[in-house]
Amino acid sequence: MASRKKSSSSKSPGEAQQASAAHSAAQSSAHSTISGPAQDDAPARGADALLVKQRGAQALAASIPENANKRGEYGDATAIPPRGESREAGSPLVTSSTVTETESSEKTGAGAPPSGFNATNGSLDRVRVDSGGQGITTNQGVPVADNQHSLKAGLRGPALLEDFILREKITHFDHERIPERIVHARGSGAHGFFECHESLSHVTKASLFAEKGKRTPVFVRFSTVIGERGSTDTARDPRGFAVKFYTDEGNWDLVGNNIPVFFIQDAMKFPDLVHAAKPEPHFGMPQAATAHDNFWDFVSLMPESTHMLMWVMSDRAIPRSYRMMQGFGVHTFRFVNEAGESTFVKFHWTPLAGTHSLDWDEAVKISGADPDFHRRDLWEAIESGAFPEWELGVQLFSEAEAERFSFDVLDSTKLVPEELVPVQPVGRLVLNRNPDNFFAETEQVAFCAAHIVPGLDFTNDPLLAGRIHSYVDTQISRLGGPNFHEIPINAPLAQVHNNQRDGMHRQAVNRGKVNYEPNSLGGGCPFQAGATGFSSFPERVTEDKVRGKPERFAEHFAQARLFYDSQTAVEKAHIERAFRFELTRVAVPAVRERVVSMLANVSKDLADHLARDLGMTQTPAPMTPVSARVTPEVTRSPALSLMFRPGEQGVRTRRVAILVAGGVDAAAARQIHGRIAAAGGVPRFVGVRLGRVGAADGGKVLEVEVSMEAMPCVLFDAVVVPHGRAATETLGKVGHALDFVKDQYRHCKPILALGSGADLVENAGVPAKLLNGEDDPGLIIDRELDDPAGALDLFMEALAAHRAFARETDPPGV
Ligand code: HDE
Repeated sequence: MASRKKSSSSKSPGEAQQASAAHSAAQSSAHSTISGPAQDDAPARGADALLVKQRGAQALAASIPENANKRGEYGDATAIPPRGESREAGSPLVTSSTVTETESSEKTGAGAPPSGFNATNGSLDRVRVDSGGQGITTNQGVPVADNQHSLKAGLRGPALLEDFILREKITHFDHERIPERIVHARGSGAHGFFECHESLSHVTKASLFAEKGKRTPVFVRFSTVIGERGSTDTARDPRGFAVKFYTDEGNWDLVGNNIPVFFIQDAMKFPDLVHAAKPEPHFGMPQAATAHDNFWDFVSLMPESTHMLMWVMSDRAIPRSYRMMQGFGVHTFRFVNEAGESTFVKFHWTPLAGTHSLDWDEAVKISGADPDFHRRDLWEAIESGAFPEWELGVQLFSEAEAERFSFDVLDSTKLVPEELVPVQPVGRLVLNRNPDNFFAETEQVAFCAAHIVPGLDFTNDPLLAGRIHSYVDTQISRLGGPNFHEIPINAPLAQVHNNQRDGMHRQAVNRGKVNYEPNSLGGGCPFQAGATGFSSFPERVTEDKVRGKPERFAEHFAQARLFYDSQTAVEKAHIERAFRFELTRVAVPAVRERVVSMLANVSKDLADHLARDLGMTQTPAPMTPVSARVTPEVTRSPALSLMFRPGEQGVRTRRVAILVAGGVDAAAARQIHGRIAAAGGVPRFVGVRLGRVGAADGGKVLEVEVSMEAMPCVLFDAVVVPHGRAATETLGKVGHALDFVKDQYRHCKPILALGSGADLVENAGVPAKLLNGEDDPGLIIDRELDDPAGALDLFMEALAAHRAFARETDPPGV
């Protein structure tokens, strides 16, 4: 009121008339036409402000007399979309929703936000919560006096319906869960950054590859595929490797796996594949396992899955750690440069820690001992500062080159051998920060194969096409509506401005009355970016509308053979055992036979061995291939072996158990502990029970850090049995200790025994030599204590080599 009085007194009579017209216009929502230039609008309020707003709107609309870009929407002109027309509004009032926005309060804030600013984007700091020094409140911010009791009529009386505090708390609790992901439900995530090695501007205009050293924040989620959210980490399964790059031109999600190929060629079959792989629907079993009839029935009727099956039955599907697996974009994508030229690209992540896996027997036992094995490993590595790192590599090739390959690069069951197109390193990924909150970040993160940025584009891979649709669609039910992009972990750092509005859980409070484009009343904003925005690569398409697959997709076995033939003998043996295990669990003999007949197209040996071990009277005849044999460009690719990438040859983050009991040579045990820790390993004194154990010769007592019961051997990469006669005797009577050593041996892990410690190893049934009489490189025994320091050196080497597969037999002798 006061302001209206003041302003009307400072106006000429004519202006005052206009102001009052504007006022009544605002009240009646009538559209009065007021002409003339916008006035100096400095802190205008009330009727003055209305006047400024209306004049400004008129001026803006008049400054865009027609849609000059309209012509560009037709014919050849569409090749280069124009930037949308926009005008400065002159005053924030002109584009405001309301002239009262300068009436400030603690809640509304004061005035207009900075021009063109969306506060729902940006760093997570704006939503991180710390309750230090704070009392409990309700969700409405009301302080809660008593968080122990419900409201009752008398101490022994009935609880009262009016207890809004109890009801709010319980109601929120009742709704704490959201639907789990239909696949990849179980996962673990971390923050980090991607750093570009060199500018890739010759092939892509993607801003994250623009210059050497440029860093882009990322959030990465690793996952298993088939198991439910609470299932075990060490199930045999492909692993998801999904990276969200928060680039300065929007979010790019590279939603890949740790295996470079996939089971099927067309998205149409994905629901069938997942139904077949998930627990059988009549009784909901087995959990997180493909070792059942339905899976093998389906895949053996889909011979294109053979290549992927070879990978999934290999040790790739039981990684030692998320930190020790490769990642792949799987599909062929496009890079597009400023000139609009496209290059095909395949993405590879290579871990600096090397590629290492578990032993199957070990993986099964870890499932019981620590179902969170991979989640814990990732968390602990990051928390301890051993930041996991990968190199991003790209395979680049032209469409013309791709045409000449014996396989189709649009077929996701095929890879491009590195011998054909080398992998060029282009950057590194470092995970250096654990999430604050598992649900808010790792669970709510929404990856989407359709999230790409300028400089990238899709190809016509028919599997990719289905994915482009699927991910947004699934988030709408999983995260409860179309605004999941506003959930802080999903919100881009890049500003978001468009005319999408409303929907469940909307966060942004969009200012202004314009929610359409083109417009003149919002000064044309937000306007289309034109040539600098994302535009699809103009691939020529002149085909009939059909359902089907190209002829080159019909060849199913050449790359399965390439993979199998490129494996070391150890890896081949593991693949065979995995098939044997899975097929033994298949109840229907005809399904087993069909699988073996399919594998007979990959390797006669493999099929013969499986037929023998599955009790078949003879090896089934090879399944009739759908296409003639092709002549592959490459028949051996060492890069496909896990052994090809040992990675850093150190003991960093490797877990070592030092078995102790009363009478142990504590000084030596401490020295070993110190040496391993100094090298970045994680040593633990493991005993029968927690507490102190007396040292031999009255030395300083040792504190047991963990018991064998709580942390059995499968949770360690290696074991040390120090000297100490009384200790060895005690441990020799404990089944857990004998199992500890025995399983370490069975799983081919390094063992160091010093002095009397050798007795424990012997009593566990561990042979002193390999079957062929040679020394076991992973078994280091210094019974006479001739050179314990030298023995420790050898042990550290064996630890760095991860496993001594030379001792492996099938079935295991120990
Ligand atoms: Fe996925 N996939 N997928 N997928 N996928 C999902 O999206 C889908 C495929 C992959 O950590 C879902 O948010 C279809 C290949 C990863 O959150 C869903 C097809 C590859 C993740 C979906 C495929 C992947 C998913 C389930 C065949 C490797 C977890 C929940 C056309 C390149 C991402 C969700 C995370 C998740 C659909 C095939 C990788 C349903 C339709 C091939 C790593 O949208």
